[in-house]
Amino acid sequence: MKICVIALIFALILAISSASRINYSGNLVLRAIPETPEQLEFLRDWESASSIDFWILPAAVKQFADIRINAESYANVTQLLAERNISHKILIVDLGQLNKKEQQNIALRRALYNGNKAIDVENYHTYEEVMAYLTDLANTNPIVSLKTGGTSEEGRDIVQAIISSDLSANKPVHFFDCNIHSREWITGATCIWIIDQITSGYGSDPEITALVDQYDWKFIPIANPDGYAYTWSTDRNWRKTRIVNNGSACIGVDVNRNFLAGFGGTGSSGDPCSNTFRGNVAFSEKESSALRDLIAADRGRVKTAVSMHSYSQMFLSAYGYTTDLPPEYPEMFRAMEIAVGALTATYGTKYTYGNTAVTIYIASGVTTDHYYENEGIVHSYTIELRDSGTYGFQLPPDQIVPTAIETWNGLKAMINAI
Ligand code: 0X9
Ligand code: ZN
Repeated sequence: MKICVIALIFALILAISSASRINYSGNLVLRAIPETPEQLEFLRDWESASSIDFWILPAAVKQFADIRINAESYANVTQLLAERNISHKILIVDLGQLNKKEQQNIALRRALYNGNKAIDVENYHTYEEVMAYLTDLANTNPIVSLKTGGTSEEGRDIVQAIISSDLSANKPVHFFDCNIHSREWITGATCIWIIDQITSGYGSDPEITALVDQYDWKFIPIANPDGYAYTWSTDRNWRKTRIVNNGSACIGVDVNRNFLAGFGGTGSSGDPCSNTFRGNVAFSEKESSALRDLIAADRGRVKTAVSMHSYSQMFLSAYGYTTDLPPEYPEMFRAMEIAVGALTATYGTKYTYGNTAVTIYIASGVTTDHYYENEGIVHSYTIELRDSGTYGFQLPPDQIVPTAIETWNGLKAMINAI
């Protein structure tokens, strides 16, 4: 009874606070498959020159691209695809329903949570809640400290959680950025779960204790705070930052196109309305500059750098901006093979892996190329977490733990092998 009342109160609070949120009722996600280079080119140009919302960007011939559209444009879009003989199927019938279900699931879990931590690490949380959790952790756990890498465009702190049993020892570092793309909620949730796993296991779990004794662990759970706050307050589907672009009515820069590694090249857009808008110059954005400075502060010590993204279940290495393979590619491939092996062995979740530009698509100005090329970090990877399209970015909270466990297993296996 008590739980019902609490759940009802939470549902009410959510209903009131979600009054200003964009209603995606009737929106669909289509999965289109280009079969020829011309069809692929058409999809790419369309993405780059418009505000059309690709959930999975057009990658290669015979690889699917997922496109979110509203009900009104369904006829036009399918006609456009049909004119070019691009086949498609409907992946998600009603995004509004999925959004609603997500809010209900979150509210229900909140009502049921009776743990003693500032947040339930098995649920999704707002920026403020995540910051409260990190602050509490730093205040109560001697191996945790926080570092602010700068502030976002709207003035939110870009916070790095540092787990170290001896900061003065300058140990090798494992570096993680999460939620660069604000709608990819599972990425921040996975990083928070791993932070929780490490901090609560230190001193009792021998494997964790050894990993902390050997390395420093650094996580930026919400690398794009403004975008993230906006996904909670207004638009669940927001990907970019929230900067006002001069001379355009369109908002935001794709942080993962604003780095100085092949900046401006293929797979990034010069159009502020595009979801892959790169900004005017590399590091024009406070969010990308903060990541640049945070990773540079540990120059020479970073052993692995991982950018967490979703969705599509992929493990990707540099380069992203060119199909050329780096000289260390055999070693990178070996590391990815071990990581994916251990990840898949956990629950059978299938991952593809390999060099970014070949496995997924050419993307320029991305984090991991910067980490590799300018910071000299060989083991620099992008992971595209669950799922493969059933829920897309709205991965239900009951998948946070399995996603985090399998990812953590993959990472530990990789770290032990390099
Ligand atoms: O396009 C992106 O930025 C990433 N995919 S996502 O669907 N999460 O947006 C992939 C980036 C590829 N990574 C590298 N090129 N390193
Ligand atoms: Zn992403």
